[in-house]
Amino acid sequence: MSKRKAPTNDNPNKDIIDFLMELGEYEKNVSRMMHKYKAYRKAASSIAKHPTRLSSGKEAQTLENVGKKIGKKVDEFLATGQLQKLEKIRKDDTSQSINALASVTGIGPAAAQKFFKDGITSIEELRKNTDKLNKQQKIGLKYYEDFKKRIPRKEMIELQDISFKVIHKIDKEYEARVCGSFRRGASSSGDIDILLTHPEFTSTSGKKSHLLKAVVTQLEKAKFITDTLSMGDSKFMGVCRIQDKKDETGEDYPFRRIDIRLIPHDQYYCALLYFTGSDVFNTNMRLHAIENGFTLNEYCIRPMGSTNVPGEALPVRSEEDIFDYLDMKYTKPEDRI
Ligand code: 8DG
Ligand code: CA
Ligand code: CA
Repeated sequence: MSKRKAPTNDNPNKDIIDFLMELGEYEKNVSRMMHKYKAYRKAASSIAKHPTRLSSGKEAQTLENVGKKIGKKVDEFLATGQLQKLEKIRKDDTSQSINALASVTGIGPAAAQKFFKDGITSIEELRKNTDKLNKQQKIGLKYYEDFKKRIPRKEMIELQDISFKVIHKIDKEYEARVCGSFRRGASSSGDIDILLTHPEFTSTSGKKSHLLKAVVTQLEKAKFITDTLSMGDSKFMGVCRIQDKKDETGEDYPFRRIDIRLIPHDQYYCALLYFTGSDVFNTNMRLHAIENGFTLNEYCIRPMGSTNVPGEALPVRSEEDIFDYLDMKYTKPEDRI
């Protein structure tokens, strides 16, 4: 799982978005209340779209996905510059420990709580107890400092160029695309998400795992991919780095998280839409689809029959087609916040 951050840089409500995201992390990692986590994320995302500084909780509540409770918190924050609830959480050692442990790639909320119960309460403690970590967690810990760093857009472009060159050298028929926050135009990204497709692989062709394997193998040979977190028929999760040069400050480049997904050619645009995100945008679009009698997922869009059974997948030749079916105005990737 990636560790999520609010999509903000110079947003007029950055401080409000930040405190909502911090409360969300607490609900996810410590209280294990996923619905509260999602509610905070949705509210934060909605506020992130608002172009001007909020002046009150009431004003916040006029926005989508912002209810009374969050409105109240916005009021408290605007009046006092802080939140009692958050101050308490920040002082609480248990919350701090669990949040820290859960910030390691490979350690989810459940594992974090388990480590905590076993007396491992910090990253340092983890480093002393590597025998208790699985393979993914060991990699997460090894690159802990690097994975916390955002990837500047300029480096994302370099990562893209290096990997695409290798991919197209294997076979010109591969189509590859960097999705996620990069495709949404973000000035920095948490990781690199590559969607890969090939005309040979369709939803009816059967598995074509060699298409993914060939790419990963060549990227390893090029010393681009350095570690594997997981490797399936259609999904690779791992680590990569720009190897043979130094960054602008003369340092080695950091190690970066990379995901590569092999998508059936006929399902490419639904996957492209899904993996471009944002995840809040996806959730809203899926809900819109349901309201309009469709089901939408990362594979296809299907009309719902009268008996609540989805029909055949509709033909999709572009992302625009999906918006058209749903009677939605096309939203450019940059605006999918
Ligand atoms: P970031 O890496 O810059 O932090 O942001 P991101 O690119 O938007 O997030 P990501 O975690 O790399 O996920 C890529 C896309 O996958 C995301 O934009 C939308 C889609 N996606 C969802 N739900 C989820 C989910 O629960 N986990 C992950 N990993 N991806 C999801 O819609
Ligand atoms: Ca990403
Ligand atoms: Ca990712």
